[in-house]
Amino acid sequence: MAKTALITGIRGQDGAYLAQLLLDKGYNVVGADRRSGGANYWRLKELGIYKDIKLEYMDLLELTNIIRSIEKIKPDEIYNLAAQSFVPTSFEQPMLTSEINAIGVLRLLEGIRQVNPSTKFYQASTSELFGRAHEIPQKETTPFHPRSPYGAAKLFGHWITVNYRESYRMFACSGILFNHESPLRGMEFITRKLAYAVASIHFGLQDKVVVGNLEAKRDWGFAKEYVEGMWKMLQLKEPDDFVLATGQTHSVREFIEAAFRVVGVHLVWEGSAMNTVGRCKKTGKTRVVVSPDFYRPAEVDLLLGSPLKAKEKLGWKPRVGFEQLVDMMVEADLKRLKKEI
Ligand code: NAP
Ligand code: F7E
Repeated sequence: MAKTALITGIRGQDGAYLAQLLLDKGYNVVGADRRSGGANYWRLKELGIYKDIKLEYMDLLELTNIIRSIEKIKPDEIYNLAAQSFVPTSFEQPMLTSEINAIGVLRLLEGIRQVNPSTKFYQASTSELFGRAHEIPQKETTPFHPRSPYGAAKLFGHWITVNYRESYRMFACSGILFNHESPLRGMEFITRKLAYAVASIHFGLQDKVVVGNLEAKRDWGFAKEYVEGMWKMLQLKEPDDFVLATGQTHSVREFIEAAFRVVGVHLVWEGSAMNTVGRCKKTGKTRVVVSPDFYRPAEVDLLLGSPLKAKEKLGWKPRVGFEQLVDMMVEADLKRLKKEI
């Protein structure tokens, strides 16, 4: 009999790719969808799977609806991908972020414990747990030191998942995923912001892009590959926690340079820190401006993950490299904009 998976955060980047993967594997996929006026299913539509998914209203802020949903859907596996996932917003709305990213996880675990404790559970943990990183590369045993309300709330989500596994023998796994991107990434994140800006500049729709800290380094992978790792965790004999990462790190500056190269623009930099600008080498036009508006109260300077355990125990490894990822994202936005203009 086909398995049933319940995915929270179905309208997000990872929710869409995971739904596609599970449908391909023959699962019945139910998406937990929070009620919102302007609900937008563009990712599911772009992947051509919108009609194949059942949607169920379920908000992580409300325990009773979680219990009712689990009773009704009877999922074999629950993937908790829902979150307030944008780090800067977590500084503005730290309590709401914690209600969703911390207590929301507990509500789900309690719902599972009350309705059917044999339901398998995946928690979307994050490299933001490492924050001011205590070692390089970061692995499952690296101490945590979150640098934002987002990271601190996710830290609770991570440990409460471990705690329910140890206390109630629940099959609960936590995936500590480093940044993963794609053409389906939200516009507020730096990679998609840049891909879209480069495409817009290319078509003459905007002059320049305004960004924050150029020196922050991230381990950027391709989201579609990362959801395979989530699924693999829930197929193990024993539940465990895993880092998913590429093992490579690049600065925001390097991402910007690579994104402009896709449209044949080579940048030269002038100034330093918040006074930096990036100009087109050929035309001298200013294409990148740094503004303090995009700096954070506390920054995560360097993330670089070790996917060794995932490679050995899950047989998971990333295939898409940095340049290929940047290329894929810029090309996708060039294609989208070309259709619109
Ligand atoms: P995303 O695109 O921001 O999607 C998050 C989804 O959560 C959105 O669809 C959002 O719904 C939903 N959501 C927010 N609050 C909710 C609530 N109270 N109840 C129910 N749903 C709610 O995030 P993503 O990039 O796919 O990431 C998936 C998960 O992995 C998140 O938990 C994120 O924190 C974590 N993570 C992401 C990365 C990464 O690099 N992408 C790395 C590590 C961990 P709306 O559509 O209504 O806003
Ligand atoms: O920032 C710097 C910024 O917002 C990356 C989420 O999926 O991954 C994501 O969190 C870096 C930071 O992602 C701009 O200061 C410079 O150092 O793309 P981001 P993030 O904060 O790393 C983790 C793993 C998650 O779990 C999160 O859910 O880029 N940066 N200039 C900028 N960032 C943004 N957004 N915009 C700028 O203009």
